[in-house]
Amino acid sequence: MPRVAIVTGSKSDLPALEPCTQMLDQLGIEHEEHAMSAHRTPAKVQQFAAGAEDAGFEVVIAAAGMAAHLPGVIAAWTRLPVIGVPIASGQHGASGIDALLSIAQMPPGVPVGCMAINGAKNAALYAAAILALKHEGVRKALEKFRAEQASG
Ligand code: RP5
Repeated sequence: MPRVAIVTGSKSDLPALEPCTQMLDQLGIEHEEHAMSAHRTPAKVQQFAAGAEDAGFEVVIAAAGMAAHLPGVIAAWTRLPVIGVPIASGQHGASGIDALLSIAQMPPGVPVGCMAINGAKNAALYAAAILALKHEGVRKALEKFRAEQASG
């Protein structure tokens, strides 16, 4: 069973990730949620990201708001594909544009996939597309989802 790590910069981001967890559940993809901050708990992020592959994760979805360095920092510590989700964060954020640019504008050398602002559902589908290259069950689940979506 493939496993996806969903890492958020704060527990306050968790509601925005519900479309992601729902979509992964629908596709039968195991996932784990972890909250940690690139700024407030950098050592925890390093430890988690450096051990993510050995822990059995195949894809990391990293979501954060404001100056969202979390996906990039995780990508710096692992070779796993990292999918970033910019979050439009509460009263302090700039409608998610801040996080979008922080995630999309990675300097060359350490890439991060970047979804739309609050693009949690697509993060799950993108993770599924990566896993489908290797896992037959995920490929079938994704094909079923796409066929149902196309039939309206
Ligand atoms: C970011 O700061 C988090 O990802 C969150 O979107 C934002 C605000 O965090 P809290 O102050 O709600 O913990 O690091």
